[in-house]
Amino acid sequence: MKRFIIFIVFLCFSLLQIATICSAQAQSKTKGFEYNEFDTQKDGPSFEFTKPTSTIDQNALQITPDNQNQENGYYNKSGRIMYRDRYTLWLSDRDEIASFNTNFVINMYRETTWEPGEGLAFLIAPSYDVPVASYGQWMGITNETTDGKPENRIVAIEFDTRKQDFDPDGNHLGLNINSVNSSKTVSLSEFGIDLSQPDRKHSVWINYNGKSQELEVYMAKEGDAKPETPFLKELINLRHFVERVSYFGFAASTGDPGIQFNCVTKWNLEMEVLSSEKDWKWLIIGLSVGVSTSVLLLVLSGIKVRGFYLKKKKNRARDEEAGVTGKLKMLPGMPREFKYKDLKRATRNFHESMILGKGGFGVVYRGVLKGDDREKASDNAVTQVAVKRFSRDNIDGKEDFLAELSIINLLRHKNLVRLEGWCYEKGKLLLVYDYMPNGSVEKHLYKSSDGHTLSWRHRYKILAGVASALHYLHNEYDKKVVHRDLKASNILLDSDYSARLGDFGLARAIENERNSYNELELGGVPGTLGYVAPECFHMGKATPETDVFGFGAVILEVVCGRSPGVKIQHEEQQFTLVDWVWMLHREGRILEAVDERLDNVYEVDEAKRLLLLGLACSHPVAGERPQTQAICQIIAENMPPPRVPPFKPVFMWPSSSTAFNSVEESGNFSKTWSL
Ligand SMILES: *[C@@H]1O[C@H](CO)[C@@H](O)[C@H](O)[C@H]1NC(C)=O
Ligand SMILES: *[C@@H]1O[C@H](CO)[C@@H](O)[C@H](O)[C@H]1NC(C)=O
Ligand SMILES: *[C@@H]1O[C@H](CO)[C@@H](O)[C@H](O)[C@H]1NC(C)=O
Ligand SMILES: *[C@@H]1O[C@H](CO)[C@@H](O)[C@H](O)[C@H]1NC(C)=O
Ligand SMILES: CC(=O)N[C@H]1CO[C@H](CO)[C@@H](O)[C@@H]1O
Repeated sequence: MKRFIIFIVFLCFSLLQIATICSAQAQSKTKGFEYNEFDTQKDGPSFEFTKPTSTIDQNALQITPDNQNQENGYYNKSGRIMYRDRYTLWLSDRDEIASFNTNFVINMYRETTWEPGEGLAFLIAPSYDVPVASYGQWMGITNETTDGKPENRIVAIEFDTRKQDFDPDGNHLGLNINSVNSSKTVSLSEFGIDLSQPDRKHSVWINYNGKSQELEVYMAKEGDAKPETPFLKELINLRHFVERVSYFGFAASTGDPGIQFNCVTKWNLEMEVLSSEKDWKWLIIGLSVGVSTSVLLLVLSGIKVRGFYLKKKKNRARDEEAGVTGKLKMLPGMPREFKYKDLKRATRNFHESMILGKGGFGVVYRGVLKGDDREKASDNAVTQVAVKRFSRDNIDGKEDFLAELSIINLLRHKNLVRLEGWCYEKGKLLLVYDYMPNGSVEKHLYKSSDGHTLSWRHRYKILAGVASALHYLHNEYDKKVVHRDLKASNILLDSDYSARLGDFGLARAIENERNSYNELELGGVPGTLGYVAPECFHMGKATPETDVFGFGAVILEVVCGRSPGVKIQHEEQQFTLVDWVWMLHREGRILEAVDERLDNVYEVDEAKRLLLLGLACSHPVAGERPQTQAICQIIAENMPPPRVPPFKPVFMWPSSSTAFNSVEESGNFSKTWSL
């Protein structure tokens, strides 16, 4: 009987939880931002700018220059400032379009002596690149060649201060679809608004209802309330005109003689997030979370009633933790949560002897989970896992953690190490991966305990696997993912010598470009340097091309059995691995680069193919490196090996006045940091 009551209580808790989770799901479906002013340092990274025309200055987005000194003044300029993250307007398998509301303040300031021109527009566009020669009447939206073409995939609301042949006047707003010739215009003078009155700011509200497909535009002088009725109202099915995933932002232009500032001083956007998960999935998540929480509640209420009387401080920390944990639980298909206590025990209190490796942002430990630590494992089973503990437990770390989690959570590939679960407790962030008992390629190349070295067959298979994983990361996932830290110690082996790419600690979707190589400098991961592309030191940014460079280093390392970070002494000269192989290639004896420990047991054609590919990937110019598609085909022998010039091309960086040939040859990496 007692059991039955417990069961009923349990059931009620579960249902309550399901209801809460489902309703939370139904409500919390918007995302967006709010800027009451703009700061170059703080907010700059969230936007894409047309350089050098568009900037943040005077706490505003300056879409065209606000400064006479800016490269020959105010005339004939066009630019765009777009929010860096794109938004999804509809899902491929659904009819529904996302609704959005946006509110911004524009300031089209001009001196009284200036003739006004040309205009500013709110833009939904597939790209942040401004078309060539889009100044003057084209408003940074189109140009003479592209205007009116459906391929533009642009919908805009223009605020036009200069009359063209097709305009009603020089003071109107308009709905622009792929063209500056508006499909609908509204003259603003009748509403008492004069856009180009010197020094007057205006608030704009744009509301789009994805269900009714109604687009409404409201305007008022800044400080005045939003009017009751819209200035412009139009039915528009955005699916017909813009990309499913689009950028939001602003475009503007000046002409000759018409000039003005085109700036935005405030901007907020609220966007509906369409749920990609079928409803039953939420039910399952709700159910599982509900069940586990109620179990927890039962245990708590039974055992630790006193535990609730905690100090306020602790409660706040817990609330914050609950916030993050809540977010994690919202992630679709999120793997299981581990208890800190269990992971601590599994790693023998994060003992040094359990360390598997150190990567960006943290240390990876081996963990041994015993029977009841894993719900599903049978009683006596022992499971090994790799536990990554983040080195930074502060706010930064939390963001890194969430970024890493949301990305790797979506990655599924046979050559990637699988994520098992996560833990966020007591301010500690932990990720749990599959344990790869056979260790890394680095270990197998250099530290094999039984004196055996990797056979040629295995080396080829490993490289093919890594290429395939890289191709997946770069192409098959809808947000491009760069690995950022490709190196032999990050390539793990499973029991049949298949490569598994691990440690996405530094993986970042390209779009949120928070990846800085300064972290390398600070965190000090010197072994990684041989794998880092020269342009990284200038851009401080990882791209698919820098990953390919890293892969080139891995190819050469695996074929030659030499670390890219170690110099090679050859006839009184010191070479980096790449330069050494390149020299042998030039002298027609590239096969001498193959690892001697193979005792000549390898395929000559395959070795040549890989070495040439390795050199091609190491090209100092990022744009000249092969892409992963070609790399996979070359490895699969569906494509001939790349042609490699006899001399390594010289690395040049356009923005750098310091002359040096390549990072490799400069010999002192710390010098290049300051460039
Ligand atoms: C602006 O462009 C127009 C035509 O494209 C040209 O005639 C004019 O000289 C340009 N003005 C300036 C200041 O560059
Ligand atoms: C219009 O823009 C496109 C893309 O930027 C460019 O290729 C084209 O040459 C431009 N047309 C003119 C007339 O400048
Ligand atoms: C502008 O578009 C209208 C139809 O929307 C068309 O009749 C007119 O010719 C166009 N004008 C120019 C200059 O392209
Ligand atoms: C490299 O450069 C740094 C900073 O300029 C300097 O402190 C260091 O001694 C240099 N190392 C070598 C090997 O030249
Ligand atoms: C590639 C490799 O080293 N494979 C080994 C992995 O570990 C298992 C068990 O220890 C061995 O049987 C494999 O040969």
